[in-house]
Amino acid sequence: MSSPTTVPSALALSSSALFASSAGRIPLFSRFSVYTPSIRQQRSRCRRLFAVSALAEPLEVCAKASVTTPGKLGDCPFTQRVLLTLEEKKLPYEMKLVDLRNKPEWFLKVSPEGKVPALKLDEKWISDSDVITQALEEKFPDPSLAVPPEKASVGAKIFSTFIGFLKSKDPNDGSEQALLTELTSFNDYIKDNGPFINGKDISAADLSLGPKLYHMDIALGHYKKWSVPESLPYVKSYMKTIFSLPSFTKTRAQPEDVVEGWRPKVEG
Ligand SMILES: N[C@@H](CCC(=O)N[C@@H](CS)C(=O)NCC(=O)O)C(=O)O
Repeated sequence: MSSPTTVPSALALSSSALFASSAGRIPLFSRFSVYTPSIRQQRSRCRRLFAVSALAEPLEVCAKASVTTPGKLGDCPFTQRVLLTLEEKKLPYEMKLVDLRNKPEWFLKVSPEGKVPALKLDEKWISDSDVITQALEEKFPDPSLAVPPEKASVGAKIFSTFIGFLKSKDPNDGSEQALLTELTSFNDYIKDNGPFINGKDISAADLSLGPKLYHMDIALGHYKKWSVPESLPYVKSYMKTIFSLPSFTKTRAQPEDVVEGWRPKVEG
């Protein structure tokens, strides 16, 4: 049985370091006034510190390994969604990179369907990015990434229409138009409600959609020489904002892995 490749995150800090870094996020003094957190802010910070410091070890997460560069993270948008959630919640984690072309026995034991992402929470392995991100939100509610149910599905058809267009061999089958229709409605939504899906703050909905837009951008750029048209400036600026978040640059796949990952769909 092969042992997993583990990659500790830079966030796998001791709890004292976590106290220091969390406290450091809010300046204690501003130029003119002394900062006094409200009771609600203090309670929320205490709850978060208690939950995070109760983590004896970094959270273990199974992630797709790169097919182009040994020891690097691969190109799974669902894995990136979970890593983004861990990063935005400032939770320490350790990645176990899994070669999905040759799944080791230990991995099939923790993820019987053989899929990443999988995360160990309270001594139990859980799979599926929907289930994992919901469980993280419940256990570590601060900072909140919760999104109202009516906004959770904004942009949800972009990924499937992107795949339809990517696989299409007939330029007149309407698949490009189907994607443009979804992107246009997302453009209008962000124009009226942005800059993020839930308004001014990032939420779980952005962490789900961001990696999918990244795949769309790279795969359609490579295989179709296509990019989001200038007529959709809010989609373009949304992508730029998400792709440049520190949490995103730290957890994104290498473009060459994204290209290789989609090759079977394009050529198949
Ligand atoms: N619905 C799942 C989808 C997970 C999924 O499809 N993961 C892919 C990698 S991106 C996988 O593990 N595929 C198994 C394989 O390639 O054998 C989720 O949201 O986590």
